[in-house]
Parts: sequence; structure tokens; C-alpha cells
Amino acid sequence: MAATYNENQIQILEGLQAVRKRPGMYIGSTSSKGLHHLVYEIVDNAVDEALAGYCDTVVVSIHEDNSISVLDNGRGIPVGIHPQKGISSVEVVFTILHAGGKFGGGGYKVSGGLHGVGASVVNALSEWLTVEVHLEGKIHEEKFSRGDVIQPLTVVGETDKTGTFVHFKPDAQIFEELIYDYKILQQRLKETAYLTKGLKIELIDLREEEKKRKVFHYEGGIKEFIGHLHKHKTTIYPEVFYCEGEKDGIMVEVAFQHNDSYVENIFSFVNNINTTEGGTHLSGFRSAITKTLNDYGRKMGILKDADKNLSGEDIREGMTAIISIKIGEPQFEGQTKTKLGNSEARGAVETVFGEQLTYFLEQNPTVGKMVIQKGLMAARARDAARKARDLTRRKSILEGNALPGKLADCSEKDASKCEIYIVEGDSAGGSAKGARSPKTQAILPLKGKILNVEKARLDKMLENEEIRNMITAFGAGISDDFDISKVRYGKIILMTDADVDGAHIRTLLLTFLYRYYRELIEQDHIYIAQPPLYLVEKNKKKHYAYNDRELEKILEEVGRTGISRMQRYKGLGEMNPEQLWETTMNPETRTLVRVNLDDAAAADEIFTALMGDKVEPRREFIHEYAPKVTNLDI
Ligand code: 1YM
Repeated sequence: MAATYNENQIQILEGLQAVRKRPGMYIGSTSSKGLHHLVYEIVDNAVDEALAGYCDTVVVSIHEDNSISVLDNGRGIPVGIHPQKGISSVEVVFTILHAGGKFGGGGYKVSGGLHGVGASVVNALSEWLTVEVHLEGKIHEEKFSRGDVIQPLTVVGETDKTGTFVHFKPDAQIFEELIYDYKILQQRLKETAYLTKGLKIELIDLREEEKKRKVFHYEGGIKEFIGHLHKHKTTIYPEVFYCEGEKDGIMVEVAFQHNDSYVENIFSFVNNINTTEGGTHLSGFRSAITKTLNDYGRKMGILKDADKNLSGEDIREGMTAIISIKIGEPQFEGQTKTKLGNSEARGAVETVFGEQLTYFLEQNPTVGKMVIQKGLMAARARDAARKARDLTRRKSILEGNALPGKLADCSEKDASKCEIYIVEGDSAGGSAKGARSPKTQAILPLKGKILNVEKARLDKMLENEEIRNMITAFGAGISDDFDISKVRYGKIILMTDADVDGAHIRTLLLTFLYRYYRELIEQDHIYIAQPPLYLVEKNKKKHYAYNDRELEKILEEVGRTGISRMQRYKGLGEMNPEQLWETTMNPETRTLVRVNLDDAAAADEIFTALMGDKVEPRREFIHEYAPKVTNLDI
């Protein structure tokens, strides 16, 4: 028996009320991250329509009032009365919680944000939301406010198109932040376009005088994505491997190519969600590539009888890969729910990818040869690094000073309460040592510039004293024997000068951390200190400004006359310990910027642009990001 309208109304209200009461449970947070998440939820519905084969264009607009509209040219959300609910399907989609999962018709819902909660959550958290469906010659419109129906589904005009248009304004009562960041949306929509080959996604920003508009459209999908990630790199063969196939209802796509660096960059996605913690699909990929290449190497005689089998790590050195699968009922596990648990995904990837890779290697024997030769070199270097590391370890045991001499360590034994400041230069190191709270704050000064790790293998890196000092001080090992549970500090804080050299050193440090300590970044261990740029003193009161805008503000507030001192700090070394403590190191008053790797692909691009061998991208990057570099938010 169909429930009555009233009963349903009550349930709906309760459902959406719950969303408004605990928004974090549904969209993660009410910060900027949650705000952007709303867009992904609506876009995901349009992407599903594209994956089902009915839609090829999605247009996302940021309006002047920071409202968002999303338009697609799919079939249009059905407008008929839903048999069980007694209301239109449109209204069901926008008012009933968890209307996600399998929708009415054929095909499974494969796309979906982190929480996959859908349009009703966006509606509940919007000051207003309008949906317009173009279907069967008519324009149907419904309006809501904070989840309540304001105008029931009404025909408001005629049309010769089909599709869905959703326009919403995030609720100021819910969100701490209401301003959309074009770059964040661009990054995500670009990624979505790469993962959905053929789909055209347009992003329009109507807020500025000078409107912005970008189109993301990749016929090559993830194969093109690899080309994009390798834009600034030197590849060791020109072909990009690509395959797609289906097994047990799981759609599998894999693409990869090797560059001449020493690090692997593997990105895995399930239903367009970035699975940063990996999972079964990733392990299927790993076992298939190791087995297939070793088999191939033996068969072709590139691996000699005397050679050991190549390890997976050796084969993946310098490899950039994307694994993207679509699966009906994904099970997400792990700390951030971004690890795939479905065991059937392992076999599906192993089979589809393994078979097609074997075929590809037969067709492209030079690629097979290059990869195996690079793997053999990696194996040799790994051996050398192991020996160097053993030597370092033995040395430190023999000499009885396990920690670097330059480190001023803290006395606290509970690692989670400890912090280490990595400081540029001995003079700043001296100030920091004088300023610190010795119980919880350790200082490690670095001499000049550290090695550019993008260009060096582990064995070379271990020859560099500054790098060795950091590894020993962190206490968590590196590479094969990295163990995050052994890290000696809860916070690792990079403190460099607020000038160009400081920014360069910071980038070198971040590259090192990104390449070798990604887990520390992912688990929020890495921070950037924010030293002030100016000191203004008036009537014995000190005011610190961290940028030019703040300086202006302070000068306006205190008045421009009677200022006894105004100083621009050129480096950390110019501050006395007391000032350094007050402004940059005191946990009560300082500002730290946490380094996060929300989007590893984007970060990698930045690092490569800044660090790689090609000069042009560096210039381009600096041009585009220059005003932001002081506040590096990767
Ligand atoms: C701008 C956001 O939501 N597009 C969209 C949504 C749906 C359909 C088409 C659709 C799906 C199906 C059949 C089906 C949805 N429909 C539903 C439900 N764009 C946007 N485009 N016909 C149309 O899945 O069978 C939920 S989403 F449940 F009503 F069918």
C-alpha cells in the first residue's frame, strides 16, 4: 500500500532536518571543503547520466552571489509521480535522503562523491535551490528553501531540448565559508573529465568583471591524463599503455607510462572517487604488472638466468599509472574511507590488465625492453642504497650518536607532543634554538640548499648530509624501511625565510617530503611556519604583519604618526629569539599552515613544474601562481 502524502512529508522533514543538524556527517565538514563538496554531488548525478550514455555536456557556473548552477543535456530527471512516494520523482531526488544507490531505471549509479549522499543533502543545506527539467517539450520547475518545497513542480514553459538544470545557494547558517574557489573546482572538474572520456565539462566564473571560462574535454580519457601528467617530464618511450575491459560486471581501465625519474606515481579511482589509500584494485594492478613483465623478460631473454626476478618496486620506478574501475557496490574501508575492499576487484583488474598488457608487450617489444632495463638498474641502485643505509646505521651505532649533532632535540618522550622545526641557515637556527620551548620543540638547522631529490636516486640522496640529518632526526626510516609509527615528532614544521630563496628551499623540502614521506603529509604531520614580514611599534606596543595587506591595515588602525619603529624582516636571522617565539613559534599565538595532499596529481604537477628539467613550465607556473607562492597551499 502506498504511504500517504502526510506520512511521507513527516519522514522527509525528519530526514532533511537530520542533515541540517549534523551536516558534517553527510558532507564531511562545513568548511570550504564541504562547500565545494555540494558541487560535486550535483555534478556526479550529471556524470552518471553521461556514463549511462545519455549526456555529453555538463556546464558548471559560479554566479556573482556565489551560487552554483549545473546544467546537463541528459534525459532530464523523471517528472512523473513516484508510485510508492506519491510525489514526483524530481521531488523524491531532492527531498528523500539516500535516494542514491540504484535509481529506478537500468544501469547502476557509479559516480559519486566521498559520501555519495546526493542531491537531497545539497538541497537541505541550501538557502534556496531551483531545479529545472527539460523533458517532453516542457520546462518543469520546482523550488525549495532549506529543503522545504516553496513551489511544487510546475510547467513554466516549452522547450525542444532535454536535460536537467540545478541552481543552488549554500546556506550561510550552515557554512563557515561561502566563497567558491575557482581553482579547486577547476582541478576536480578536470579530473572528472579525464576519468569520463568524451564528456565535455565547462566551468564558468561569472563573479569578476573579466569572466572566466574553461572547457575540459578529453576523448582519450585516462590515457590523455597520463600525457598531461607527463607534460613536463622526459618519458623513456613514446607510447602510453591503455586498456579497458569488463569482468564480472566490473569495468576496468588502466593507463601507464614510464619517465626517467625514480619515483612511482600511481593514482587509483573507484567510480571516479580517488582512492588515496589504494585497495584491492591497486593490488590487482601491482601483481599483474610484476608477473607479466617478469614473464615477458624471461621469454625474451632480457632477464638472464643469473638475474633474479624484478621486484614490483623496481618495475614501477619512474612509472605514472592510473587505474580506474567502475563497480556496482563499492565497499570503502580505511581511515579516510578511500580504500577499496571488494575482493572481486583484484581479480577483475588482474585479468583485464594482465591479458592486455601481455598483448601490448608483444606488439611493442621496445617498451618491454626499456621497462625491464630500467627495472634492472633500479634493482642495482636499490642494492647500493641498502648497503649505504646499512653503513649509515652501523656507523651511528659504532659512534654512539644516533642523532645528528646539529639537532637541538626536545626532552618530551611522547612523540605526538613533540615538534621539530626545520630551519634554513645556521643563524636562524641559532635564534630558533634560543626561542624554543625545549621540552616539546626541537630545532634542526639546514645548511644552504638541500639536494634536489627529483633528480637523484635514494643511494645518491643518502650521500647528502642535510638529507641524512633529516632522516635520522625524523626517526622513521626511509623507503623500504619507512615506519610511520616510529616518527619522533607529531609536527614537522618547515621554517624558511619569507623571500624567494626561502620559498625555493621550502619547495625543495616539500619535494623531498612528497617523494619519500607522502604518508607523513597524508597524516597531517607536515606544517609551514608563518614568520611575519613587518614589525610596527608604536607606544611600546608591537604589531606584526604577515603580508602587505596586513601592514596597510595595521597602519590604518594605529595611525601613521608616532610610529617608533617599522622594520621589514629580510630573514628569520634578523629576529631576536623573543620576537621569533612571539610571532612564529609560540603554539598559543602562531599560525601554521598545514600541508595537505588533497590532490596528489596537482601537487605532482606543481613539483615537476618547479623542479623538472624543462625551464618553460617553471616560468609559466611561477607566473600563474606567483602571488600565491608565499602561502603555498598544495
Ligand atoms: C544537474 C544535475 O541530476 N541529471 C540527471 C539525473 C537523473 C537522470 C538524468 C535520470 C536517471 C534515470 C532515468 C535513471 C536522475 N534521475 C533519478 C531518478 N543533473 C542531473 N539526469 N532518467 C533520468 O537512473 O533511471 C535520479 S538522478 F531517480 F529520478 F530516476
